[in-house]
Amino acid sequence: MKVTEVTNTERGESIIRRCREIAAWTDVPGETTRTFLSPSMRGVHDLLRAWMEEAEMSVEVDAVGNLRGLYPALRPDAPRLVIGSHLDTIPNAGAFDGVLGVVLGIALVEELRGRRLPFAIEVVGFSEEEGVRFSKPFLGSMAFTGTLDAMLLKIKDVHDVSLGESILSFGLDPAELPAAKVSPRAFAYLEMHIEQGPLLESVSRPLGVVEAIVGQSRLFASFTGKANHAGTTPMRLRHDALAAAAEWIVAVERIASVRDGLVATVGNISALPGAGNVIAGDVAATLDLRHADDAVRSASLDKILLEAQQAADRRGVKFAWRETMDQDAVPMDESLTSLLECAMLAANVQPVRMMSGAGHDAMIVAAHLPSCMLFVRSPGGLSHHPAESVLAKDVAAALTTGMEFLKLLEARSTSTGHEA
Ligand code: HGY
Ligand code: MN
Ligand code: MN
Repeated sequence: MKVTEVTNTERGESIIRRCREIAAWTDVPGETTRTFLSPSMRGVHDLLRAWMEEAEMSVEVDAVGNLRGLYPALRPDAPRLVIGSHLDTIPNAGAFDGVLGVVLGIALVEELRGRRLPFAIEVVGFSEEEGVRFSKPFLGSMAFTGTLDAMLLKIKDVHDVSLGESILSFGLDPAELPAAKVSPRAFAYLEMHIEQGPLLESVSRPLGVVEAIVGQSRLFASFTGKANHAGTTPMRLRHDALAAAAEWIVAVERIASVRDGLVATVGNISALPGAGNVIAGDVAATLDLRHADDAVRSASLDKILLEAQQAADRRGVKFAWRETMDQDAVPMDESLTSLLECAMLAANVQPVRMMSGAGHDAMIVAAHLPSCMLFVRSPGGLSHHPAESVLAKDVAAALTTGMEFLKLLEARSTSTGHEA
């Protein structure tokens, strides 16, 4: 095997080791669960800060808990490339969703070995992308783009702690949120992320470039019927909230299954009072609906809501819902995406263009900065699962592609003499 290949794969393995070291920081022993500004996030910040400072980066934590490492350019007022992803996880997560993009950003800076570029590099570890703690995703990237509405500081988690209080108890100051906004000298955003799906494996490719991130609708649904005795209440007299929800969930699956590219998921359901011998009176459920075409997503949502209402009406049950996200599909910047493809070719990787079914911080950042995404193959297409993995050779390919991307940006800034 060529020396560079061994070195590259070893480099890939060292990046994987770092991701697994970060995965050990968890709120729940025995699994990887790290929610917004939880105590385990401090350990992650300390690890990343050490690696960043060793790579000659200055490090700070902003008012929403984003970790921000800055590698200076040749000139103090130089433009700035932002490389980022998220540090929070879903419950019982794998080791690579989000974290890989931050560790790869630091690895790129390490590869420069102190050489300064015509642009600075800011590596950002966003504090909240999954939306687990406050049922509100993208809090980190929203603060980073200056779009975190102060009203959101009042939203509460399941322990009745507000977002503002959680920031204060982490030792940060919500009043400083405006200072979290990205520098006006930022000119581009790169997010490297695991694909979290089966496509790259199905075409035997290590990397892909994202053309667009699909749109998402997320909501809470509630079915309110009448709790009653399971043994004495005849079927015709019931107002069974769980039966209404069950019929609706099957309808959700049916509607999504017949439309290309549409995915719909009821990922969480709770039924009260929750005893086996009591007809459920109150059910709360979540809906996650996604499609690349916003009109299709909107029409499908209308159908799904109508099904819920009809399932409820048939049982004398009340149906209500509360939207928590209505995010349009977000195209990536075409010129950066083409540059990323050239970088892949320079790294001897055949580019694959694809959609992202998963949401990413890039969908928030892209409204403020030209953005691009590089996907790394997910073996088994598995993610949002503890067995989520990556291959060392694919991580090495992403690092090499990232280095080629920096070279192309450097050449572009030198030839045009202005922002990279
Ligand atoms: O849910 C998503 O699409 C992302 O993984 N947070
Ligand atoms: Mn995720
Ligand atoms: Mn992610």
